[in-house]
Order: sequence, then structure tokens, then C-alpha cells
Amino acid sequence: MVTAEVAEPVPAQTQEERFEAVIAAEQRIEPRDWMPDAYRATLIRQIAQHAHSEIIGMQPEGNWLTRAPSLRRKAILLAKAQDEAGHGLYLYAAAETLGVDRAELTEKLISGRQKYSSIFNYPTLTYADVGVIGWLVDGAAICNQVPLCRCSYGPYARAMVRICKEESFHQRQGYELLMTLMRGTEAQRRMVQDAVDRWWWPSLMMFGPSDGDSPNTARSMAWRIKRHTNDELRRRFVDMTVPQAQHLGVTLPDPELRWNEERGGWDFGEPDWSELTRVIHGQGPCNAQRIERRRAAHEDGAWVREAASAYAAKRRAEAGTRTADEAQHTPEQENGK
Ligand code: FAQ
Repeated sequence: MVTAEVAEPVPAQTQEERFEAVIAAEQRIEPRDWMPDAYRATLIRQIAQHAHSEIIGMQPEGNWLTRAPSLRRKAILLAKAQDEAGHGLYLYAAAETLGVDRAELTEKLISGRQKYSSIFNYPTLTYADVGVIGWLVDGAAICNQVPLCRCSYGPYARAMVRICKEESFHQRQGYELLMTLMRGTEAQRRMVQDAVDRWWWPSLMMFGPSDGDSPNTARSMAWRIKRHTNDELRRRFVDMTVPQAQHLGVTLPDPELRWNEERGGWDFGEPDWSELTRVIHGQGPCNAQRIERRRAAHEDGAWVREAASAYAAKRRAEAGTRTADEAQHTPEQENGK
């Protein structure tokens, strides 16, 4: 006698349980999946801030586009700034999959309701700053962003894969520029050291406040948006950068920097957290100028957006007319009946 096997009833899962199971299994949440409101809001906050940083981040380097010392350096810098515009666009597109609109995010940036990275509020005083931004700022960005390629939200993680590849090229071009300057004159070497002195601490602050003062880390780690804490990534950056500084022949401006044999890493001093707070809240050296430029560029570009929308509407109308014509064009007509 054949007995029919009765399948075990599958326990009904709530949407939340399904979401948690996907996160626990290291799989990806995709735009159509259910997600808690707070997960969505955290992603919009982080991705928008990241996108704004890429776009505002073009300004400090843009300052040197017309004054790059050779055609080769100008072409490299132009290509880097273009990459950053592209990164901003991938990231705005990733944010849009969460139900927000890029125009709305831009509005929030220029009205000061959304943040961008503190690092882009410092001035680029000499050409060595371009090299130091590549080496330290892109270096810090890579440390922070490689783990984001494993972020639990699919569109963000996938955008990060391409962005990280390009950031790594940016970092190398910065280091190569600095190596060239260090092989130059005494004045050029002094220029590099001065730029390192000014950018070192702001680069460490890019990783955010120390873990004890980071309100978002615990939840973002539990949701596998962030894979490491701010302090872990800051330490990783210092360990990676100290040997590069030694090879370059510059001194990092931290008297507390020393090798910790037991830990197998570098101990370093505490950044000035009051400076980070000031810069995040709009009181850095260039905050007002950066936002003003962004606002002006947005307003100057209004006619391009209008023209693009009008063109898209025209194309849609033409496609609509074609579809209507095709609907009237019956198979009988085609056979000449
Ligand atoms: N600047 O609780 P946490 C680049 C805010 S791209 C400004 O620790 P979270 C490429 C934070 O938003 C650089 N604000 O926050 C390039 C939060 O504020 P809220 C950008 C900061 O999110 C290179 C509050 O403080 N990269 O460089 C900063 O868990 C060269 C409390 O902080 C990314 O955006 C800061 N430094 O961790 C382009 C990477 N730090 O919103 C051109 C993605 C913290 O609660 C040239 N983002 N805040 O009011 C992340 O990994 C994270 O969002 C962190 C902050 C690590 C930045």
C-alpha cells in the first residue's frame, strides 16, 4: 500500500521574520522586499549623505583644475572629478530605489537638512593638497567603503563595488603625485609635509565619532548595513597608512603615534572631536562656500533639467502616437486587404 507523504506545514513567517532571516543568512534585501521603516530611513540617510559627499567632494579638487601644472595632471584630475560625479549618480539612483526622489535629496542638501562628509569643508591651499586628498581622503574612503560592498541592501552594495574600484585608482594617483613632489625640490617636499599636517586629522574624522558617541552604529551593524564600527575602520586606516607615510618620507602630525607590539598595530592620539562637531554643524572653514556653490550650480543647471524633461515628454508623446497608429494598423491592412 502506498501512503502519501504529508509535507510538514511550513511555519508561517511574518514579514519581519522573513526580513531578519534574509539578513541573518547574509543575503540581500532588494527594493521590492518588505523592510522596516527604520531600516529604510537609515539607508536613505546614509546613501544620501554619501551621494552628497561625492558631489560636494568635487569642489576642493575642482579648485585646481585650471591650475594643474601640466596637461597630464589636468587630464588625470578632470577624470577623477568626473568619476566622483558618476559615483554621486549611482548613489542617488540607489537611494531612489528606496522611494525618494533625487530632486528632493538635493533640496535637502542645499537647505542644510542633510549632511555630507566633514572632510570637504577644508580648503585646498596648494597643489600638494590634490595629492594628499587622493592618498588620505580616498584611502579613508576605501577603508570605509570596501566593507559596504557587503552591505545588506542590494542596490547600495552593488554600487559600492564599482565605486571602490575607481577609488583605488584615485588613491594611487594621489600617492604617485606625492612621490613625484617628494623627488622634487626642498620647497616641494615642504609643501607635501604642510598638506599632510593639515589633512591628517580631518581624514581620521571622516570615519565618524568614536564608537561611544556614535548613535547609529549598533543598529546599522545589526542590520548589516555597516560591517565595522567607526573606531575599527579608523584603526585599520592608520595601520594601512603609517607604512605608506614612511615610504613617502613624510611625518604624520601625531606625537602619540607608536607601534604596539602586543596588538600588532599602531597606537594613535585622539582627534579633536569638538572640531568634528563644529564642522558637521556648519562651522568648518568652507561649509558656507561649498553649499553656496552647490546651490548656484543647481540653479544654473535648471534649464538643462527643463530641456531634458521637455525632450523626454516629447519622446513619450511620439511613442504614444506610434503605439496608437500601430493599434489602428490591422493585420488585414498589412496583407493589403
Ligand atoms: N561628516 O552615528 P554615526 C568620499 C554624522 S565619500 C559628516 O557614527 P553613521 C569619496 C552622521 O551622519 C565620503 N557627518 O553615523 C571622495 C550622523 O548624523 P545623523 C563619504 C558625519 O551613519 C573622495 C552623526 O554624525 N563617505 O570620500 C560624519 O552610523 C575624495 C552620528 O554619527 C560616506 O558617506 C562625517 N565625517 O556613521 C570624493 C560613506 N561622521 O544623520 C571626493 C558611507 C558622522 O544621525 C574626493 N557612510 N557623521 O544626524 C558611512 O559609512 C557612515 O554614514 C559614517 C557615519 C561612517 C560616515
